[in-house]
Amino acid sequence: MPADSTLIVAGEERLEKNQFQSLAERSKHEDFLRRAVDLLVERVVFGRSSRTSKVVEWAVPEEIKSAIDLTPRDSPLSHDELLKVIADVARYSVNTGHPYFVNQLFSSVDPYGLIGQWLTDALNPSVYTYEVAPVFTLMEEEVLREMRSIVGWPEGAGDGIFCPGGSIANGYAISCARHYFYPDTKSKGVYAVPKLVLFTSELAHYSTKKLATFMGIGSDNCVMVNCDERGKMDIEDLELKINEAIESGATPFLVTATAGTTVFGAFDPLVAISGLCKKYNLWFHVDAAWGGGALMSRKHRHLLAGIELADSVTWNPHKLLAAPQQCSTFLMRHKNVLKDGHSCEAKYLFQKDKFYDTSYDTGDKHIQCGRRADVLKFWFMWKAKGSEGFEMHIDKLFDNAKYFFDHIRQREGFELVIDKPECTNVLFWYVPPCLRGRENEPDYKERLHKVAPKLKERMIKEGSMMVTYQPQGNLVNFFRIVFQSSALDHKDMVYFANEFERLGKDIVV
Ligand code: ABU
Repeated sequence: MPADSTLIVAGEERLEKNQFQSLAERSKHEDFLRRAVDLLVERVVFGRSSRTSKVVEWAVPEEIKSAIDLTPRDSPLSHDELLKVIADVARYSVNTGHPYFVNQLFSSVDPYGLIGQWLTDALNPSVYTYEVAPVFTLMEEEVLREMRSIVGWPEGAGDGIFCPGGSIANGYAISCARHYFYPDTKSKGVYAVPKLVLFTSELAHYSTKKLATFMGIGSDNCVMVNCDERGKMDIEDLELKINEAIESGATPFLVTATAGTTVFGAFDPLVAISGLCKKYNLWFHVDAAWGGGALMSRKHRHLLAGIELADSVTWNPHKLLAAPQQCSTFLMRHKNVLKDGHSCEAKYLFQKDKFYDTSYDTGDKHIQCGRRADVLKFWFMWKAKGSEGFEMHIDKLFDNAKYFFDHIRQREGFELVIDKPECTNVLFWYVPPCLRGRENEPDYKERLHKVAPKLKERMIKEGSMMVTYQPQGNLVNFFRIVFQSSALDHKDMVYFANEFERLGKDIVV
């Protein structure tokens, strides 16, 4: 392969001069691309998503280092060697498209989403100006408008952006809320504001605390509100803590509620929280990164009742709606806060004297400059399935989760963490025979705590499924299984339970 392996090797003029060389280059690259795409389709997309393949080919770092030459080298590899590299990278990567990868809040591979992702990469846009990304600029605005309408805000209201992940979207909520109440912070920084305090629940995603730290508000000023036994924010504790903050001389400005908490899948009481936000004049943000997809279902959208009262919302289509990573949105009911709060008006990029309507140069409302077009894969999926397809997908996920919950509720060896899950998270302990009937013994919890890591090790080494576990508060390690692949069915639910039994029944702790 030549040193210059750029795909488009020549324009028309050079083509005349170097016609034969250029055509040969093109045919070599075309051949490589076709072989690579075939490999991806056969071996990565379909080969790895069958139930009989492994979810993960576990290898210690030394094994991976010896299987794949990770060091960049001076001399180029041949196309055959590169194809082998592709196969090796795939082999040792976790097979997140596998039906039994239920470890995180994303999974599965959607064919339309995948093609949308590949089209994005083939076009390689950066969405900051209309002139560089005309279709994506319009597509983003249209998809975000439709999402705002699904949230329930009035037509024509609001704004929104695609973000690199839900954490950043939650950070935008902090930034917009602060700018809304204290626009001077844009130029004067944190010195222009009183000591600000924000509130979120103890079971909310850690990003709110992390981004409060990043933005100079300080992690101590991100106050954690207690949750009830189902994992929902305790509204009385929220009001108590707002008043404590005011009495201490601080200024509350934001509440981040959660619609679908990361571990429990709980939906905070949005209407009641909105009431307190109105009473104390606080920005009301809803982190619906996980649960937002339920808005697409007439059967399940009641879980988010009150979301239309929010000032802003985080909603990640790469989670419940199974768009490819990454696809995160920050939506808001206010029109100009994003731009007013973040614009920098760089003249080299956002020239005001362009020949077209520069209000379409939407990039300056982001904190990023260069930005992937994460909209395309989601838009393409939406075109392929319609809103009806998304609704069927969501309904199936909830049906599977309920089936799994009901199945393990009556099965020996499984103990549920919460009685009535709200989202598609099901939380449970697997209790091996050595611990059954010993619930009242003083060291029961300590011993139960050791089961999940042992069982997880077995499942990863066998590669038969991937389910995460964690402790939470005073709860010892428990499993969280999450469903967001509608390729799963009730038989798969029984498979998971059987697999826990098979892998765990002889664990001794
Ligand atoms: N955005 C965080 C999701 C992490 C998880 O999969 O649990």
